[in-house]
Amino acid sequence: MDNHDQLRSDLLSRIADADLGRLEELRVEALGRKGAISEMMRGLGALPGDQRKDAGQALNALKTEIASAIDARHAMLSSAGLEARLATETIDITLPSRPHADGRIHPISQTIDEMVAIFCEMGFRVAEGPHIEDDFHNFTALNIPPEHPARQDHDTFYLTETEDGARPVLRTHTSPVQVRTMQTSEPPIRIVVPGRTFRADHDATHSPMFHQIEGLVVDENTHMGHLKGCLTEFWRAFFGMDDLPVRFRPSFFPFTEPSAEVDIGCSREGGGLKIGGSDWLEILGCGMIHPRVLENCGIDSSRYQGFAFGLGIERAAMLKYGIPDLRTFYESDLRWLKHYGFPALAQPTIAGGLTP
Ligand code: 2U9
Repeated sequence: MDNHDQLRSDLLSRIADADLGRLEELRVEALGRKGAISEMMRGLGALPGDQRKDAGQALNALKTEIASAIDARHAMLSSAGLEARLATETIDITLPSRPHADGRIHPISQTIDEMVAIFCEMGFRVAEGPHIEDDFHNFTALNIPPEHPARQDHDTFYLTETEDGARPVLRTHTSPVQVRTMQTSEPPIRIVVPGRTFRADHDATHSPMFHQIEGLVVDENTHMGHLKGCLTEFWRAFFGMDDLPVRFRPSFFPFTEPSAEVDIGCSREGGGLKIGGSDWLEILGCGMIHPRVLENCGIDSSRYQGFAFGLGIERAAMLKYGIPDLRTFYESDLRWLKHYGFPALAQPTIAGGLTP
């Protein structure tokens, strides 16, 4: 056996026995600048010209073979290490939490979960989308063209202009998600879109970031009766009152025609506010999707109609759970969360009556 073969078999057998630490030492020892193979490379200059080329090729092949053997052993040891770790780190997720779960679900998350549970039971699915939007999806597609007064109403947060002159915005409602859904899918469409929205408005009853849930139905033969039935049932399920009065008043939004605002029955006796009663409380906006909005989103308005609605999550949560101050939602006060939050493991379902 010559030097070359001797070195090869020696390295391969040491690689086969090496652990991860030893493997790195071997890599340096064999392939490093001062390693055995580099050393032999340097010796090539002393060989006669006709032998130098063959010996050089053989050394290069050896170098490649040793590098591959080290890589293969490294991969094998890493995956074996991972397997061993996974085997010792398994957890039984069916075990009860011990001694009890301390964390609380934030009332915003709870309210979204409850609303989604009701709408999903009706056949809606949940859609989501980006917080940073372009002008088309946030405004133009929704029949709010440049210079439309509704743009001022939205108190938009504009971001820095991009190179092509576009001005991205923080979405002022979740409606761009409905636009994107219509652009990319075929009716029938039944979606609800919960999520964060942003408006430059900050006082006792407005926060620059707040949550909305909006809904959209597009199908053949969808009419105002479907809208009324869907939203009446929704509020009755949400507040757990089968006889909750719900009324629809004509209104105006650029994206719906006709449009309506929805009031639910309430009582203001004794200075407080109680859900249910003969007084009225405005709670939601809705309407039949404007044909121009359908067309802007690539939907044939001569074949399809639909309805849409939008409501503020914080407001609904305050009413249902008696939370008096909007600002407390975002203060991350653990005492507040302990009081108004929900048990981490309670799943909101309609069968469970939603409230744990
Ligand atoms: C598309 C078409 C129509 C969504 C709608 C409202 C009416 C509405 C407000 C309620 C309280 C927002 O949080 S709030 O300030 N929303 O009154 N939203 S109809 O209409 C759409 C949406 C998307 C493509």
